[in-house]
Amino acid sequence: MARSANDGTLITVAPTGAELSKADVPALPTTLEELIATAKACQQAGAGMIHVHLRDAEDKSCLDPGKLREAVVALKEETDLVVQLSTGGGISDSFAARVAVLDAAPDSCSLTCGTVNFGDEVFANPWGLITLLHKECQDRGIVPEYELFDLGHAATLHRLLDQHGAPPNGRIHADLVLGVPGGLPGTAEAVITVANALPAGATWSATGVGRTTLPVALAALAAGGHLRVGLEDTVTFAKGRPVKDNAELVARAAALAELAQRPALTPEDAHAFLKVSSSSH
Ligand code: KMH
Ligand code: ZN
Repeated sequence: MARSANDGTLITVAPTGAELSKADVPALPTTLEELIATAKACQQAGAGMIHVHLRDAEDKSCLDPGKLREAVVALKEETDLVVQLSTGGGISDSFAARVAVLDAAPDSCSLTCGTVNFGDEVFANPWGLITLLHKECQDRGIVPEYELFDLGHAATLHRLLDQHGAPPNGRIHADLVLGVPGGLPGTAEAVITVANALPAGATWSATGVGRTTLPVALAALAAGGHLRVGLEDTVTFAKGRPVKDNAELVARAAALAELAQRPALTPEDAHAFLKVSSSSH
């Protein structure tokens, strides 16, 4: 029987990101083959959705439209996961390239609701870019996941929906990205504060960067939220012990969800939860 979001947990895996280098983190999947193998292992471990960043031959963020399309098609052929492409890309990716990500026709895309200091850099997300991505999602039927790094981003999400209407199918799903140097800290208090500031009816996941991954996950489960985990956000499994691979982070999240009596949603349930039409294969 299909499990609803009330009694299950959507687990999203963010396996690669744009910032870490393969040299520093050999377990990062940076080729299409590695991405597919990771996606399969993570589905097996309990993931329902994958948040994808591609890399080029130099290990840099890659927003090449052809390669993104190829990855979406391959992921949908080889797995049942909801496929979400990042429109955040890397810090230096252009706004035009970030919007063009949608040409690859993913099920979902990340859509960050404001600018944030990002370590020594600035992750720029001006209002014009936010509204353009939102309107493109509406036109193309792509389900956005609103990424919130700070409390003001929740206010911007309200403004966005008030001024430009609901996303496709009326599904408002946010992801709280906590613990980035420059954004909100990865604490239970921050999880609850942002969750309480969301628009009525919104669902949400949370991820805690670095050592905040566990407190954020536990707080999110306790508060009825969903989980995002992966090497994009966390490279240390426990003190002094690097993450072996993405699947072990998903397996740990699934075990926590099970313990909370909200087991991992299957990919099929994840599609229904996000109101994404089922995979084409
Ligand atoms: N790489 C970060 C600058 C997203 O995927 O939408 C942005 C990021 C957010 O990872
Ligand atoms: Zn990302």
